[in-house]
Amino acid sequence: MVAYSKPRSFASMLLAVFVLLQVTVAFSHNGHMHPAHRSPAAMDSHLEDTRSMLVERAGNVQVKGAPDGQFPRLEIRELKKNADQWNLFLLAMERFQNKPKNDPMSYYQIAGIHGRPYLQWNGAGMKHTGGYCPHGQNTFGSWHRPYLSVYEQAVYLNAQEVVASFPRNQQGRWQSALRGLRIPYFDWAAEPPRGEPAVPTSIRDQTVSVIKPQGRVTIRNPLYSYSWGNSLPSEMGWGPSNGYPTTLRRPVSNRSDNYGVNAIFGQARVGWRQRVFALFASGQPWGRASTAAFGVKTIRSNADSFESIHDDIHGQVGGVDGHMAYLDVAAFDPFFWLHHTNIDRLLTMYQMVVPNTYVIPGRVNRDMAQWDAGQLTDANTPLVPFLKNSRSAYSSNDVKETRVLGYYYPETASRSRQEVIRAVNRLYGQGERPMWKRDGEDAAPIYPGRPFKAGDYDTVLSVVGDKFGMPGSYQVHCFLGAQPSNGTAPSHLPTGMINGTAPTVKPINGTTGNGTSNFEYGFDSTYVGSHTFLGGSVAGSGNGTAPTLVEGSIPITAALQEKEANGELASLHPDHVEPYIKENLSYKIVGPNGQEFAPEDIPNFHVQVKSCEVQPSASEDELPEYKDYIELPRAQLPASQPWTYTPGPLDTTPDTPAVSDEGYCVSKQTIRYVDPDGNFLYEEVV
Ligand SMILES: *[C@@H]1O[C@H](CO)[C@@H](O)[C@H](O)[C@H]1NC(C)=O
Ligand SMILES: *[C@@H]1O[C@H](CO)[C@@H](O)[C@H](O)[C@H]1NC(C)=O
Ligand SMILES: *[C@@H]1O[C@H](CO)[C@@H](O)[C@H](O)[C@H]1NC(C)=O
Ligand SMILES: *[C@@H]1O[C@H](CO)[C@@H](O)[C@H](O)[C@H]1NC(C)=O
Ligand SMILES: *[C@@H]1O[C@H](CO)[C@@H](O)[C@H](O)[C@H]1NC(C)=O
Ligand SMILES: *[C@@H]1O[C@H](CO)[C@@H](O)[C@H](O)[C@H]1NC(C)=O
Ligand SMILES: *[C@@H]1O[C@H](CO)[C@@H](O)[C@H](O)[C@H]1NC(C)=O
Ligand SMILES: [Cu+2]
Repeated sequence: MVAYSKPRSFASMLLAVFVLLQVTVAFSHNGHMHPAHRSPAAMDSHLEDTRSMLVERAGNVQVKGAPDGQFPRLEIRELKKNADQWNLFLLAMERFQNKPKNDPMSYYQIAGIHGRPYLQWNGAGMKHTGGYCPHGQNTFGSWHRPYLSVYEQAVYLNAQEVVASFPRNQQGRWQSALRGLRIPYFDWAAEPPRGEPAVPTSIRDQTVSVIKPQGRVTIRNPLYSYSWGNSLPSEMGWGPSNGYPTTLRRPVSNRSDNYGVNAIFGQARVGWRQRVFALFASGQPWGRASTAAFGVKTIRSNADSFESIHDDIHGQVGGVDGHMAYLDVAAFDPFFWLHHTNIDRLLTMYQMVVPNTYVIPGRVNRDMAQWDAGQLTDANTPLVPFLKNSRSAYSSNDVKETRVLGYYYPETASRSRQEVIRAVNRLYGQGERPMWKRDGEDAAPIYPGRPFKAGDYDTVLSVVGDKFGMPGSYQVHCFLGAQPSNGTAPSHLPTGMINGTAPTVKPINGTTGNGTSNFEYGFDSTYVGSHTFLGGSVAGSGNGTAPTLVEGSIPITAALQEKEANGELASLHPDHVEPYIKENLSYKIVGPNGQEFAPEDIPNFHVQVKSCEVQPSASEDELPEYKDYIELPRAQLPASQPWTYTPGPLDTTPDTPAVSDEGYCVSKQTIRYVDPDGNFLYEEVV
C-alpha cells in the first residue's frame, strides 16, 4: 500500500547498517532456533527474504521486533531479577544510545520518529513538517505497537553486539542471557512490592554498576536520561528545557528531579489504579477505550481512555518543561519506552477483556509527517513509517496479535480472558491491602480504597479540553478538602513561587533525587489526583483553528471512601456526595512555565462531576459492573456550566463516515497470524 520513495543519498547511507542488521538477525535465528516455531521451509524462506531484501531494498528497515520466537515482556522489576539479562539490557541500552545519529536504528533516530527533529525516517518521506505519532486519534494504540517493536529490535541488535564483545569463554553465558530478551514495561498503577519505592531506583539513579568484558564498572545509567552529546542539535527546537543537551524530568535548574518523580508517582498511583480498573470494567469497545479523542466518547458514559491516563504519566514525569511533557521530544526520555510498553500491555489485555473490537475509523486531527489533517484512517491504514515487508507498512490489523512481533505479556500468555480479568482484579482492584506508610519515604496521604460493596458509586471529575490549547502541557490538580492557596503550595519550580510549606518528604537512600525544592500541588495533603492535557511545544500543533478536544477523568472515589471511613461523609451515594463535593472539591490548572490559569480563561475547557452506581463483582473471575455515569450538576465547580459539543471539522464522532454504532468495523474476515518468519500462530474471525 505505502510505496516509499526513497532519496538515493539516504539509501546509501543506510545500506551498511541495514546489511549488518539483516546479517545479525539471520545469524541469531540460526544460532537460537526454536524448534517449535520453525520448519526447514520457513527457514529457507526466511533466508530467501533476507537475501532479497539485501539486494532489492537496501535502506529500508523492516520492523520485526526481537527474534527467537515469542517471549514475554517483563515488568522492569522482574527483568532486573535475572541479573545477566538485566546487565545485557543495560549494556545494550548504553550502546544503542551511543549509535551515530545517521544510523536509522540509533536511539536518536528511533526516538526522533515520534516528533522532533521532524526528519523523515527510513525513507518514508514526509508530507508535512511534524512527527509521525498519532495522539488524540483512533490509531494511538496501534501505531505505538510497531513503534515499540522497532525499538525492541534495536535493543536486541545492540545486545547481540554486546554479547559479541565478550571473550569467547563467556559467550555461552551471555548468549543464554540474550535469548528471549524483550524490552521491559513499568507498571505505574500497581502497588509496588512492599517496601519498594513507587518508581524503581533503576530508572532514577544517575549511574549503575554493570559487568563489561573488562569486569565490573560503573556507567552512566542509560535509563536515567538520554544525552544528545555536548551540544543540542538545533533541530530539537524550542522549549525551556529543550535547550539542554540531556533529557530532564521535572527539571529544577537543569537538573532532573527524579526524587520528585518518585514522590509524585506515589501520590498519583492510587488515581491511576482506579482509572485503569474502571476502564477495564467499562466494557466499551477497544476503539473508544484506547483513544482520548472526545467525539468518540459521547455515546458511552465512561469518558476515560488508556491514552488519557497515558497523558497524565507523561505530564507527571515531565513536570513543568521536562521532555516527557512535550509530545515532540518525549520519546527521547528513556522513561517514555518503559511507560509506553505498559500502555501497550494494558491495551493488549483490554483486547482480551473486550474481544472483537479494535481500531475504529477516524479522522487525522492535524497535519502529520505521514497523514493530512482530516484524512480518514481505519484498521487497515498503513502505520507509516513501520514497514512489514519491502512494499508496505503494517496496518493496525496486522499487529492486532502481539505475537506477530515476537512478544506477549505475562497476563496475556495464555490469551485467556479469565486470566486477564483475574490479573486486573489482583493488580488494580481496590484496597485489598491495608494502608501502610512507606518505609524511608513520604507517607502517602491518599487512601488506597476498599473493595466496592453494594450501593457504592464511583465518582470522577471529568475534564475536557483542547489537547493543543497551550504551548506545552497543562495539568488539572484536584483537591478534596481545603484548597491550597496560591501561596502555600506553589506549583512548580523554578518559575513557580518558592514560598510555602515544605512537603514532608525526604530523599530515599540509594537514589540521586534531590528533594530540596519540591513544592508541588501533588504533595498537598488534600490532593486527590491530576489530569494532564499532553500537548506539543507549539499551541494548536501548527493549526490552531480547530481544537483537538480530549477527555479524561480524575477519580475521587478512594478519597471519598476515606471521608466515609472517617465518618465525614454518610455514603458514596450522589445524595451525600454532591453537597460534600460542592463544598469541598476544588481544582487548579497549571500550564507551561508553571503558570496558573483560571479555568474560565482557557478556551474549550470544561469539567463535570460524574457518578455511577457500581455493582460489585461476585468473584475474582469477574469485574464489577459500572452503570452509566450521570452528571452531578449541583457540584458547581468553575467551568462546570452546561455546554454543547459541536464537533470540529477534524473530530472523529459517531457520524464520521464508516464509524458504526458499535464503533468498529463489522465486516467479517478471517485473519491468520504468523510470526516474523511466516510461521502460523493462530487465526480468528473478526
Ligand atoms: C538550562 O540550560 C540551558 C542550555 O544550556 C540554559 O540556556 C538555561 O539558562 C539553563 N537554565 C537554568 C535555569 O539554568
Ligand atoms: C513568604 O513567607 C514568609 C514567611 O512566612 C513571609 O514573611 C513572606 O511574606 C512570604 N512571601 C510571599 C511572597 O508570600
Ligand atoms: C539511609 O542512609 C543512612 C545514611 O547512610 C543510614 O543511616 C540509614 O540507615 C539508611 N536508611 C535506610 C532506610 O536504608
Ligand atoms: C540539591 O540541589 C541543590 C540545588 O541545585 C544543590 O545546591 C544541592 O547540593 C543538591 N543536594 C544534593 C544532595 O544533591
Ligand atoms: C487548519 O485546519 C482547518 C480545518 O481542517 C483547515 O481548514 C485549515 O486549512 C488548516 N490550516 C492550516 C494552516 O493548516
Ligand atoms: C466538607 O468536608 C468536611 C470535612 O470532611 C465535612 O465535615 C463537611 O461536612 C463537608 N461539607 C459538606 C457540605 O458535606
Ligand atoms: C490563584 O491563581 C489563579 C490563577 O492565576 C487566580 O485566578 C486566583 O485568583 C488566585 N487565587 C488567589 C487566592 O490569589
Ligand atoms: Cu506517548
